[in-house]
Amino acid sequence: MAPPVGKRVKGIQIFRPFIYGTTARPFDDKTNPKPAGVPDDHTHSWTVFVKGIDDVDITYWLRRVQFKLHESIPNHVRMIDGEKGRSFAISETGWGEFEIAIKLYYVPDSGEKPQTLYHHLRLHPYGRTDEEKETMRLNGGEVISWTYEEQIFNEPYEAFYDILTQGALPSPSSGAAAANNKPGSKGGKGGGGKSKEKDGGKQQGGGQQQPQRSEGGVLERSAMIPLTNRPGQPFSRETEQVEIKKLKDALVKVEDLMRKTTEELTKKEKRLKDLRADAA
Ligand code: SLL
Repeated sequence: MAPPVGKRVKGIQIFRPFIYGTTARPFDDKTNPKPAGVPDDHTHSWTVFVKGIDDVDITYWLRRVQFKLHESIPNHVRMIDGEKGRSFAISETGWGEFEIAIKLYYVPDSGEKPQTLYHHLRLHPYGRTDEEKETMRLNGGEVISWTYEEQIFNEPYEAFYDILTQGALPSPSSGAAAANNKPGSKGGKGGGGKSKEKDGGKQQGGGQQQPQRSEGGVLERSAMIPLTNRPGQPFSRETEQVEIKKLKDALVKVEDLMRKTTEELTKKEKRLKDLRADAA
């Protein structure tokens, strides 16, 4: 593919959050009956997907996704083309876990080469710790293995920059300008303007879009993530704070352990010295 013509927007880095992963559910007569024609040895139904945070559309930067499943599965390489309103997802049934290669193809204007992610299809929940057991209970039989990721576009081509930022124009109340770009980026073409941009004056390709919020409050074509969790939407600032707290608590424990170990070491060194002195 020919690289896009035009200049890159210097000093700008744009990121877009997304989620990929699998959701699996064991067959059982009541809540997940096995459909007719599914082989006897299949124990689970599962789905692998790539999607926007809060289910916002991501097809303006992600053009298609190739899922490479285990070779035991008929037609194991599947390509899903992006279409607004349709998710990048494959649903299957099976009996075993394996690694899925997820190849992301970007829109032509991006000039980006495809990139591959790897995800382990999980059918069996861990349930090792109390926390994991609680997660299992909350998920009500579903085995959820999802990853939050951020796609970074470094110095995007100008046309692509416009595509990325269209529709996520800052409105006085939204704060989208701040959320849109990484710190240090300048509010240049397409991103920083206000009323002028609304006229579509600088935008390419017409079709000016109004900013739209997803159900969870995230602005389309932005880098926002929700403030709080909702069912089925675990990635939020709230989750981030919980994770940060866990890390801080763990750090305190490690430091405590280090202090104790150092004390013991000092004691032992002293004892060794005393013994040596006695022996001499
Ligand atoms: C394992 N290394 O041994 C893995 C392989 C393969 C899973 C797991 C087949 C589904 C189908 C299926 O579930 N394969 O026949 O359509 O655990």
